[in-house]
Amino acid sequence: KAIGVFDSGIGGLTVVREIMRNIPDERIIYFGDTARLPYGNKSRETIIRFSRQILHFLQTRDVKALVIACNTASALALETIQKEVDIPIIGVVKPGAKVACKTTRNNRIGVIATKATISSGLYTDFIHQIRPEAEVIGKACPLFVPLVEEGWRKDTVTREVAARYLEELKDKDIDTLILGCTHYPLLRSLIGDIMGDQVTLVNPAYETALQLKELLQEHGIASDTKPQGENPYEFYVSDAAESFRDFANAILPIDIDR
Ligand code: DGN
Repeated sequence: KAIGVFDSGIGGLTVVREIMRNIPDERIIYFGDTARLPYGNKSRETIIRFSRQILHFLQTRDVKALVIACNTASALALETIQKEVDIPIIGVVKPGAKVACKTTRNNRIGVIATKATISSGLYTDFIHQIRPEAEVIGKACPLFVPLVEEGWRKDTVTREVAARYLEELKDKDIDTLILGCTHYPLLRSLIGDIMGDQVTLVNPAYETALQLKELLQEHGIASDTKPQGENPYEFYVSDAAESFRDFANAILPIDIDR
């Protein structure tokens, strides 16, 4: 059986990439909701409805666990849909928050994400469960997603936009910054340059892959051999398969040719 992974579109491939690297024995079935993205500005009800539909689709493919790779859907839908199924579900928000709490020394943590994730307050809630004394400073950076999707990861325009968004956080004396949206790890070096060496960047995609590994072991459903035979990775999208494939081939360690 495979791990089901879903996202609002292509960004969740940053989570797939970490699962491939860190748990290579697992099969993956990915669903990217490219017809209905972005999720970042939609209501909770809508995001729960979309997430439920995708979960039902992935269940027809007989998945043994589900990863909600989208920060927005993790923040708004995970709790509700977890109650409706009996497979383990993991999102990206909790693992990111957990590691940020371990990383910070001065208890000042920044979070950058979509508007929906920031206003859900969920990163702050999880951080406060572990470190009630922490100060969490959130900042929505909605232009990052379209810039990454345009392929402008290293462009001067993106650098300027990032400098403008992050200016405010630079004055807040944070020592840890959570990259709380699927696309942001792809801007890691640019964000790191702007924030400087004294700020540690947390990539929830990486932390999620590590916690998924533990979760599979705890439930006794981890695979212990490399998947044999046909392609162990399957990808589905609700629209625009061509551009999805180009993006996937640019960031994944494998090529998708169909
Ligand atoms: N995948 C979304 C997230 O991580 O919040 C970003 C893309 C979007 O739907 N706006």
